[in-house]
Amino acid sequence: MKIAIVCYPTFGGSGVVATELGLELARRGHEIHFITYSQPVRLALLNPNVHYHEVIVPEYPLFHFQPYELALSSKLVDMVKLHKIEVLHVHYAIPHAYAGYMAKQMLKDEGIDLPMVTTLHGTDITLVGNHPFYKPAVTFSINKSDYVTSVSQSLKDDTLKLFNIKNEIQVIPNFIELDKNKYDPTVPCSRSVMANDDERIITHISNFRKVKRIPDIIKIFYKIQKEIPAKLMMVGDGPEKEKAEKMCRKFGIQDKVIFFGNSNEIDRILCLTDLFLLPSETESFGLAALEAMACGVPVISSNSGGLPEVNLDGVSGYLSDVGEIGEMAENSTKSAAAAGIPI
Ligand code: GMT
Repeated sequence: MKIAIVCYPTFGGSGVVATELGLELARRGHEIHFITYSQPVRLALLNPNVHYHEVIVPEYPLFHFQPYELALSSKLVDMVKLHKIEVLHVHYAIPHAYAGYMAKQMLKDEGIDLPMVTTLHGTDITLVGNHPFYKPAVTFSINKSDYVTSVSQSLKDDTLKLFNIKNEIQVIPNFIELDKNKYDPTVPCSRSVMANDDERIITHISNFRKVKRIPDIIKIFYKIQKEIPAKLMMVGDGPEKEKAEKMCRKFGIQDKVIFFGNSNEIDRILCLTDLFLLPSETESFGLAALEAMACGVPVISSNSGGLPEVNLDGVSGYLSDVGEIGEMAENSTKSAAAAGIPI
């Protein structure tokens, strides 16, 4: 089958899921066309079934805001006709479902019926999409999609609560391809590069937005390192990063916290990790937590949104109410003990 995938090409979870899904479909023999404004960060193009088409928005002095949706829908129309694409899968409702619907309508005018699947990922519903300025367009484009999926039951419930949805929503949880051994076993998982033998390595990976409660991570780690020797690896980049760096200096723990910026070597980072922290305000799923678990790393998380569907309390890690820094720090110490590491 010939499938077009529209997603954000950045380090965010929706782009990662879209890319992994496209790559797996390509491995199964489907022809996959990624259509977005730059090459998705996890996309390796060395596969004859994988194609990438860049959406270019020409600059014009009159435009205060570049009309990306317009350029995307035009590009979709062109690519669908050129490559005889049979299905369109858009990830993240804003503005992809809207642009996809416009492309569908333009193609319909030319006698082409293009079914569209919209996958809801989280902030497109809970934070951004729910804003009154976007809500009518988001509601409309979800209702006009041929199929709608959400990455957790919690996100489905939120969608039905916040929007007037007439369409069926199917829950298809995010996934990790366990068989695909991305980590090269010939490269040693050398913890000694990051920490002393007696130190636990605690990791957080995200796009450092407010919703991730980055200050909580620093406060939790501050408590952990008072109890046990530990290092904190902060992976990713975003608006809260500078504040976090300042907090580390203020708490006098700057030598124990390493800020990596964005990385494509998540599997190698997780291979060194003893514990993963995800105290988010809300999380429709928490793909980074699943990636940690896939590497055998316990997760200390909040219990908001879809996190309880992913992180099972007392099984894969521990959950606490949002902001319960003390309990999360205690559970972190407990987890390290349960993992059999002497403390
Ligand atoms: O919040 C992010 O980290 C990015 C965002 C995205 O859309 O790229 O993530 C959302 O989608 C991910 C993939 O489905 C989920 O794992 C995240 O939980 C979700 N983020 C939130 O709900 C805050």
